[in-house]
Amino acid sequence: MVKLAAITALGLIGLAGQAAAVTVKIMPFGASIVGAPGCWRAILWKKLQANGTTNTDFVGSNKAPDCGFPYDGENEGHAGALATEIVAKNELVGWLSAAKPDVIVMHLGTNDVIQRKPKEDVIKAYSALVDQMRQSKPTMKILISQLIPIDPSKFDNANAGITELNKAIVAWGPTKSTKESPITIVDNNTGFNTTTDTVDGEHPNDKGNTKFADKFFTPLYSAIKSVS
Ligand SMILES: *[C@@H]1O[C@H](CO)[C@@H](O)[C@H](O)[C@H]1NC(C)=O
Ligand SMILES: *[C@@H]1O[C@H](CO)[C@@H](O)[C@H](O)[C@H]1NC(C)=O
Ligand SMILES: CC(=O)N[C@H]1CO[C@H](CO)[C@@H](O)[C@@H]1O
Repeated sequence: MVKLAAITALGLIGLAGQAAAVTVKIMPFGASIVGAPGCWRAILWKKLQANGTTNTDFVGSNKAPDCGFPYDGENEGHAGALATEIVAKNELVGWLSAAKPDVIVMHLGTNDVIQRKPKEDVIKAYSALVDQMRQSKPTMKILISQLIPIDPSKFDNANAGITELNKAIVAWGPTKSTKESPITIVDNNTGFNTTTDTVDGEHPNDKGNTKFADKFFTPLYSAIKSVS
């Protein structure tokens, strides 16, 4: 088996003129915007294929929801999840040890904001989650999305809390980032319109999903290259 794999790898080197890349495990992590159905992940996967970046394995305990075409869609996007609760229940540790990701793609905290958790508590939870990611893999590459906006009329003006938390995330990210395990903050807020880009004032529609995938693509591409 090992010999055959080596021959196959050599064959690929000959064909492509470069070494076959290692498979990079990517864990999408968050709440319903990530997992139910979170079809921005399907679009992102398709963009990676079109780019020739195929050495990926999306991982997590949730199976791929239907997004109209086959894609690699395992994820840890849990509907209704709060960052503060995931930490309180110590849920991430088990998900990490089962899936062993190399890269985390996270959008988490909308439900904390809707339930008016103080932003300081959410940032504290973010730090705890990052510590757990690094216990799982010291060189974990971490992409964290600023939260997409929510329609103020549908969420009792909780949108102001999203803006406040996004500011706190942007300030916190560089303080927690390390050379070995960089945190990249991805801006998924600017240019996102809750009227035209969501189905219900919160969850992205096709247009919103495309914007989401576009914002994540280049940072994810760089993270994959830095692992492989
Ligand atoms: C893949 O995407 C990266 C990042 O945007 C880009 O630099 C590269 O040229 C793309 N490669 C192909 C084959 O499209
Ligand atoms: C969002 O789109 C609606 C409908 O096109 C528009 O009326 C509104 O001004 C936009 N909001 C923002 C913040 O751009
Ligand atoms: C509303 C909001 O949070 N906007 C932010 C979007 O991202 C840019 C770049 O990180 C920030 O400068 C904005 O404040």
